[in-house]
Amino acid sequence: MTSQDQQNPNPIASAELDYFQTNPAPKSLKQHLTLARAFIQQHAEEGRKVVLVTSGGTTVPLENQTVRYIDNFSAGTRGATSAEYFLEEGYAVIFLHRQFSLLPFSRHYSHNTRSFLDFMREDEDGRIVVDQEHQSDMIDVYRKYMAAKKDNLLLILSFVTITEYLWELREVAQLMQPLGPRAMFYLAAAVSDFFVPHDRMVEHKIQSSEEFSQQASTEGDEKRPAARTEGKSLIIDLEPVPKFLKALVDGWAPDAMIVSFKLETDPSILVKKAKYALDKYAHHLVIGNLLTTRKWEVVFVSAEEGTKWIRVPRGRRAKSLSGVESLVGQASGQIDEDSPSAHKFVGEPLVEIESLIIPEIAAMHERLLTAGSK
Ligand code: 9Z3
Repeated sequence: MTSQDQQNPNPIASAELDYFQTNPAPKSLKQHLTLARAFIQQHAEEGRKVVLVTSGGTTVPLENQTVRYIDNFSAGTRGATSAEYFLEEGYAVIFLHRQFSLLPFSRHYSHNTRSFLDFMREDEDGRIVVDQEHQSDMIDVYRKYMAAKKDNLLLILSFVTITEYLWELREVAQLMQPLGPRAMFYLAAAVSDFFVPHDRMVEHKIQSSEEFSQQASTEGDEKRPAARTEGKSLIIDLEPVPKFLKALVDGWAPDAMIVSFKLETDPSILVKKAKYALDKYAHHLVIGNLLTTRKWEVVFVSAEEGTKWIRVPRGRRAKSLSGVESLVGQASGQIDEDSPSAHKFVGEPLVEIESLIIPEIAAMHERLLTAGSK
């Protein structure tokens, strides 16, 4: 328990305390924190801004020796793409991602229907080389990747479960405190709202056959395994994940700029929910997005600027190989309308929307830093 845990009498703090006392830390946490500490110290000394980008989905394991778990759709495209644009803006990036989800740079050649081997060919001397067609795209990605590596600008950490995610977020956030307002949190991971608490998780694989299934306890509901078979049905009681987004502002990273994402599927509630999240969590910026249109448009909701839509320009792609393409179409990235777009979006967008999102956020961060130093 940290001294900060002991001091906080408010309900959020006690939910936090309870959560971290009853849901054990991931085994890799210590090693991740050693890496993060050195990374943060280097960039603090070099006067660089540091952003923690979270990315990908969090799992909810049903068994301690996990065979089954609940997951969500996120591939980590938003986070991995954003990390590249933060590097372009001069940030050092801690990329806290779901294991095996998309990574900055390699994302251009992974998780695709085409294998990275399709970008290669064998030359006359029997050596593997990049196919002529892909040379210029790949050299561009390769140079950026190597530049980030050379200056140690990208630290990659991973999580799998919701509990691992929350432990990593809390501990890395606390390590980032010395950066003060030069730290940023960009919370793009798709975080589960519900979970199975450690003390209600069964040890072994849930049995489908009644003969082998664990007996439901005769004690109160709260003592029963959260996931169990009853008759032929699998019953899963999930509990709410305590709301940590406020704790991030109040306790873990009080001076940092915080950008969180709000995901909805119903266009009619998106802006309302994003505004609600802004009021409730007091983040600097909440970015609303809809599942189906998230690559084409997002809405910024902030105390500073109210509501503002960011949209990719409409037009057609010049080519579509690795995600790095030249453009044909109009150049403007923003339209000032106040509701989700009614357009039908097909195929892939003309530009990566993160190329519009990140410079806006970096500018907002600069304004906050300037205002804070007055
Ligand atoms: C997002 O809304 C991200 O933009 C997406 C990106 C997960 C939609 P992909 O990984 O998708 O590119 O496929 N992330 C935040 C979702 C979330 O869990 N938000 C919480 C909430 O809505 C607040 S942190 O309650």
